[in-house]
Amino acid sequence: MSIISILSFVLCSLLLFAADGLAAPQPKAAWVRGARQRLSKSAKWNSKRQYANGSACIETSPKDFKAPRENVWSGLTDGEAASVTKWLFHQKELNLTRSEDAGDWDNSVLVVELMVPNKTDVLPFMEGKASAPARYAHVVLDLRTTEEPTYNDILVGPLPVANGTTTWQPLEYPYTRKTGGSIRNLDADSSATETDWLLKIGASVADITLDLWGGTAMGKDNDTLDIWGIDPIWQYDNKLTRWDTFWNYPTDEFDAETLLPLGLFFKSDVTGRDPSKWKLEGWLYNDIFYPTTKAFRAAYWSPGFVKLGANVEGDWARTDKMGPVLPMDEASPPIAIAPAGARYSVDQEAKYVEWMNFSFYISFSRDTGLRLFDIRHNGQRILYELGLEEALAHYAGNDPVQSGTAYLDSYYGFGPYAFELVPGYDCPAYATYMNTSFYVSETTHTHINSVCFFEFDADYPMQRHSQTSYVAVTKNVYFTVRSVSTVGNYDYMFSYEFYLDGSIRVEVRASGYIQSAYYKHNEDYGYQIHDHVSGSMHDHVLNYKADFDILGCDNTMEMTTNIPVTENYVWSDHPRNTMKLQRSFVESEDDSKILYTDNGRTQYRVINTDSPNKYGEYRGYRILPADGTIHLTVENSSNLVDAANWAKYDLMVTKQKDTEPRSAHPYNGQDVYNPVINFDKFFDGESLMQEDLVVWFNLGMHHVPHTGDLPNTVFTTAHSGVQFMPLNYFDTDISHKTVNMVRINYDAGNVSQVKTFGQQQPVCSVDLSKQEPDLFSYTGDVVIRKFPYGE
Ligand SMILES: *[C@@H]1O[C@H](CO)[C@@H](O)[C@H](O)[C@H]1NC(C)=O
Ligand SMILES: *[C@@H]1O[C@H](CO)[C@@H](O)[C@H](O)[C@H]1NC(C)=O
Ligand SMILES: *[C@@H]1O[C@H](CO)[C@@H](O)[C@H](O)[C@H]1NC(C)=O
Ligand SMILES: *[C@@H]1O[C@H](CO)[C@@H](O)[C@H](O)[C@H]1NC(C)=O
Ligand SMILES: *[C@@H]1O[C@H](CO)[C@@H](O)[C@H](O)[C@H]1NC(C)=O
Ligand SMILES: *[C@@H]1O[C@H](CO)[C@@H](O)[C@H](O)[C@H]1NC(C)=O
Ligand SMILES: *[C@@H]1O[C@H](CO)[C@@H](O)[C@H](O)[C@H]1NC(C)=O
Ligand SMILES: *[C@@H]1O[C@H](CO)[C@@H](O)[C@H](O)[C@H]1NC(C)=O
Ligand SMILES: *[C@@H]1O[C@H](CO)[C@@H](O)[C@H](O)[C@H]1NC(C)=O
Ligand SMILES: [Cu+2]
Repeated sequence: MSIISILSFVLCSLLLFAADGLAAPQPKAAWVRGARQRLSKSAKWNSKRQYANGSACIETSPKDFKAPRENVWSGLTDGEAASVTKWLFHQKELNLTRSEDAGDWDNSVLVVELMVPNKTDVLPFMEGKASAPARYAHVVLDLRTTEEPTYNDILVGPLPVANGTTTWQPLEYPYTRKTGGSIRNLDADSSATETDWLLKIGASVADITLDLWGGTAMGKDNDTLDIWGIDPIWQYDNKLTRWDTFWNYPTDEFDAETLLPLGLFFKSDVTGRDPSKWKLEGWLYNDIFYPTTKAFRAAYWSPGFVKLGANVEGDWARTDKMGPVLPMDEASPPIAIAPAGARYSVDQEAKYVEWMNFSFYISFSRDTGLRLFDIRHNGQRILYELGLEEALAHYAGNDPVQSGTAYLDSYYGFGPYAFELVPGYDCPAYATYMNTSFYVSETTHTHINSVCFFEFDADYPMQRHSQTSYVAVTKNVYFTVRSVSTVGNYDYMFSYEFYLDGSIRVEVRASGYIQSAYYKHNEDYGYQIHDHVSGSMHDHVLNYKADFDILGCDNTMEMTTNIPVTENYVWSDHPRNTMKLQRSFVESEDDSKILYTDNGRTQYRVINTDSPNKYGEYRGYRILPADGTIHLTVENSSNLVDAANWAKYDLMVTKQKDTEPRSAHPYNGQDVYNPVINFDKFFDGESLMQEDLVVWFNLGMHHVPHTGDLPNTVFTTAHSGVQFMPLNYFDTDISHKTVNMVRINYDAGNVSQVKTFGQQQPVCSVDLSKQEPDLFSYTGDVVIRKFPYGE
């Protein structure tokens, strides 16, 4: 057990005797100004430090405290989910089969979760003018007993379940497509697709796969190959078409399959539910198309057939530490500690958090994971809702599988894949953790410690200024809420950060295994990054919803653009080439699909024109793209058609409507020509002047994987973020409220005064053994992964 002691008297003596050794900064003499004299003579120094008293630093979680209101977004209780599920099984007309007994031709329940209440009903509750809105469950049924299987969104309630009052009804109001909450299900036969189709085709070419790669994909225990392909499947010409390809299985536990494509592709017509009627429509190898297996086999066994190499797992695909030890790397790196314990409060039951006069409620859903509601500062709401809507990964390639891939990841869901965070790695060891729960097969699964909260001292100060007589510096301590969802090969890290200046940052980072391509003929679609691997180019576009409420619900989007001008002034003999500001409003939904201006010249700001500040300027929050935001490169995507129209722009503004709560539906990929939610339909010309606005913005990256993405993409370079910054919202920079700042007054190298504003210096000891979490207690989880289908 190692003990580190933070001894205040060391700091103290350092300050008292600073004259002997403290090197003061030496700014340029030209900066000396009159104000320096006045400041240095100020009598209002607070040089008395306050110290915590005790030997051991606080290691407890935040103190018990209660949310001001019930969290109406926090999800169903276990009891509610259980009672709804039980009730559903009593509804004879639904003809449900228990998930564990259900096959491809049975009805089952996929999701039971809270139906997020209408904002219209929540606002009066928050204002204390009404009771909490009635609770309903959102249920997704998988109806597969017919030739035309569907997914069905239904609403069950009101809760609690009671005979007589509880009913179910088709859910339609949140969708642009009015088909009674019913959407065709293209996955109903996923197990048949695997066993009766893909593996049979694999078996039909076993002679070739054995010769090429020494393995088979035919449903045998000793198979070393896997088969999977495009997503979503092609839906044109009144048929369903898929392209699949072969992948090598990794030879050990590392999840490297997506790095091991083998370059042989086949096309199938899988229209209808009867695999015996499906048709193989051809093979593609080395950019040569063979219309039948017979033609492919004949060519393969002919003299002169060109055989390409295989991708095989090796250390290059494994994430363990490799190679010689870096200089001094075995010594402990710096670690962060929180000697005063949590300086924030968490109501675990209500899922409510307060930090430095920010507050918000947490919600968590199957489709999109972590979401924040009612984000306030000083009790004043800034955002009603903030969260992910959808994440797209759109690939391209000369081969049909990369070309045909455009993952819409809410289909898989971010909730079920938000695993336990690793303390000391994903979040600091001292972070506070929260559990998340979701419905699977008539049970509630809990991922413990899958959301974390922590404060962190940034590696740069919030503010500083130095002069020949003083230096003033403010620490940049911020607060983070984080979760990580591993959707198939990729790990998305979602962070919401709160800063003392009143700004809020939304950040997403990506790590994990890339989905690679077979290198041959893909030179225009990626870099060759290993023997036979292309880092398949793709765009990540992540859509977020930000429902701003700036000083009330009536808001306007203002644009302030720096424009170059040639201007005449009364004081100038010649026209002057210069620049000025051009201000305008986004007046209606006709002009509210926004592409960021070149050179970042425009400030986009949500304001309230009814509440100007004392100078007549509108108070508001600016949406500041901070960290490489993008929109989709592909125009009118053949894969997506109308399923992800939100990906076309950077920023989109609509009037808030209870009927438009989400920009995407997890099953939009099931019917790309007529998706459940076609985001374009939100835009119907309505006025956006002093209305309740919703801003839909995209984060993302153009990802062209390179050798540095092997074995895994790194969070350091794969990231995107936006900041919401108060702009004329407060009368000054509010971060100077913090005591965690210092002003050092000095004269020619002699420090006369140090002002620390009542900071508490820790005098406690930190037990480092407690800082090293017990990683053997990690619970993790095993769920069905995105790859391979139907494993
Ligand atoms: C804590 O404070 C009390 C009085 O304020 C003092 O008597 C005691 O010595 C202090 N303990 C330590 C460990 O500093
Ligand atoms: C109920 O579902 C079963 C399969 O689980 C099916 O065989 C049967 O036809 C269905 N009944 C009705 C009335 O649809
Ligand atoms: C509702 O009625 C059914 C059938 O009579 C019964 O099995 C069930 O337990 C009842 N549920 C509740 C919540 O009372
Ligand atoms: C798998 O096992 C079968 C016998 O069950 C054998 O015939 C076949 O060659 C094996 N395949 C491979 C790839 O080793
Ligand atoms: C914190 O917020 C409350 C209102 O909720 C306000 O009265 C108080 O002045 C704020 N504190 C600071 C330090 O700004
Ligand atoms: C998280 O779940 C675990 C396991 O059910 C439970 O022991 C723990 O108390 C939960 N944590 C919180 C903060 O509710
Ligand atoms: C999108 O592409 C399809 C197929 O190429 C074409 O029919 C359609 O007109 C295009 N739509 C737009 C808006 O360009
Ligand atoms: C939410 O609002 C929509 C549109 O007004 C309405 O159709 C729907 O019934 C409301 N939902 C609930 C649960 O009250
Ligand atoms: C700084 O302090 C030293 C030591 O007390 C003293 O000799 C020197 O004169 C001081 N310099 C000034 C500019 O006050
Ligand atoms: Cu990527």
